[in-house]
Amino acid sequence: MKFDVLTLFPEMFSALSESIIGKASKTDKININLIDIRDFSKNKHKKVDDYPYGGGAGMVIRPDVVYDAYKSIDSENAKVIYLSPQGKLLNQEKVKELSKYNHLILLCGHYEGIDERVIEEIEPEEISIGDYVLTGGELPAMVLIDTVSRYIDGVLNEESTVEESFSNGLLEYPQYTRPEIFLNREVPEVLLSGHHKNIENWRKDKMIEITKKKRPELLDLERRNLNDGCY
Ligand code: 4GX
Repeated sequence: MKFDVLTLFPEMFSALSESIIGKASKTDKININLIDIRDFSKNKHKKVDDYPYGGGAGMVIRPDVVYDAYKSIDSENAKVIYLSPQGKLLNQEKVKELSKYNHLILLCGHYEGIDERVIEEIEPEEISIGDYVLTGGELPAMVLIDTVSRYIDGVLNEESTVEESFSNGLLEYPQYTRPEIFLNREVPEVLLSGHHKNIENWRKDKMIEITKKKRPELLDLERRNLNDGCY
């Protein structure tokens, strides 16, 4: 999977050099290419933003610099995404869908956003990572890269492939490791039993119990999906 990221703050993406995503980059399972929008400014001070027509607070990113930055990418067969609070909410189903592309182009806005005319020209799909306001699209782009990369072959080790929370619409069962007793709390006995069928059943029960307790609305969603939207 190739990710081209159009951003004014490429240094923020150094977070993706760590851990599993860092390893996936080093081993070429994924390729994250950062394009600094500022490099396409024709202004002698490398200015990329200006005051909004009609007045109001903040600055707007100029359409011409974004367009030139976008045109520098070979976008054939690529899916273009604009991270914006106005987009459809990202969920695991959308993540899976995006992981089927070979090439994603991620456009990160900042300040009050990007001039509407270049958005109309590029026609990206708008995606939001949640109903709250961030200072820019960089963290959302990183969330998207992280979540999508988990579905790319070889990124996760085979034990922890993507058969977990949300894949079945349920939350995960609790995990335990050594020590066997911590602050007087014991590891559930069944997990020490070596009885694989009992362990599997215990974990399934826990998934339903925990989902009921912490996110009951997920059970309703699951019921709707199973019944094709009919009750
Ligand atoms: N999920 N933000 C983008 C700049 C902006 C403003 C208007 C487009 C239109 C966000 C989110 C988010 C803050 C990133 C505003 N871009 N993006 N930025 N939540 O809050 O994706």
